[in-house]
Amino acid sequence: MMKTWKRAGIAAGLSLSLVLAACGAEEDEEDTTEGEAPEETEENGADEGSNEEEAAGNIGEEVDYTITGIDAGAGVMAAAEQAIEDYELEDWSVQPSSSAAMTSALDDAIANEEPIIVTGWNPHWKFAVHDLKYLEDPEGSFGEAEDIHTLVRSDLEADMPEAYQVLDNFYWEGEDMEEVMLEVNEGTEPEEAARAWVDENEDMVSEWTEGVEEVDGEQITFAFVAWDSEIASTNVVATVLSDLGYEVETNSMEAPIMFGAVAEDEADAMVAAWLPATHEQYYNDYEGEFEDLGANLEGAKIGLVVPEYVEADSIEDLQ
Ligand code: PBE
Repeated sequence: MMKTWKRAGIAAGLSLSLVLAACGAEEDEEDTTEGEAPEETEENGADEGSNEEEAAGNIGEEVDYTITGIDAGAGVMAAAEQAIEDYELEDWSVQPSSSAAMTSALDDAIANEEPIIVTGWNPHWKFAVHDLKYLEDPEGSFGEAEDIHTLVRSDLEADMPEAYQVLDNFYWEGEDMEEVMLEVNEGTEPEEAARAWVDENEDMVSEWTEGVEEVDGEQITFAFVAWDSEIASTNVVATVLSDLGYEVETNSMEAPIMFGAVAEDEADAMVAAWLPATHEQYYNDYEGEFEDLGANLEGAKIGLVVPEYVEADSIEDLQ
């Protein structure tokens, strides 16, 4: 009981901060637009010697010292706050929004050739669509390369050995995930994009399902967060399991609640644990209350991402 209440509290807190953040974002955007024109003129008139500092100073002013973030529960948000501390960026803040709002802010900024700094990650379709770069992170605030793990509830192997087997076998590459993400970004429904990918990649899928018997309409529930990458992976796994005869439900929620749901048997599985750093806190909070089936994808990454034309190359340039 207690735990459910606590989680409800977190959820309410998060959605409230999202509403507040959404209001703030609009104001900030207006400020930025108003402030921009005179600054560009200044930059044009600047002498060569001070160019580098000028450029960095302008980026801060032009984006109103704001990093465009995603949902407050995402690990990349905590890492961005950590970066503000590590690099002593006292004037800066991270604006929470959502995965979808962040990418649409990025699209808009690029269409207008305006500077923008977002909390980013890959695998992600945005690198295929836009010329982007990570800001270098010499302090390591965003950690090193990450793997994405599959976590299941403790009794899943005993209760649903077939699904357990598939989830244990599930492994693909960043470019596979990006194929699905790109389709979804182009407007295809996630279920349809996943179906198309599964049909086109029979060889890989048959490795996941090799020797696994079909079931008869057993219900299995996935917890996920509506991040573009996890929309792709969750729908692909759901499609494979539904082809085996499962009745699959996918429930989207905030990140800490996703970990809690699997730990407390409210969901059967999740394919969205970014480790060792991004979700370290949530993982540690519930360690021992779930089974970790290991990496389903290797070589993922999080960081601050900007369009190529932004002059800063390193988070240090924001100081
Ligand atoms: N992400 C995508 C998540 C993990 C998957 C990088 C936005 C996060 O930061 O928690």
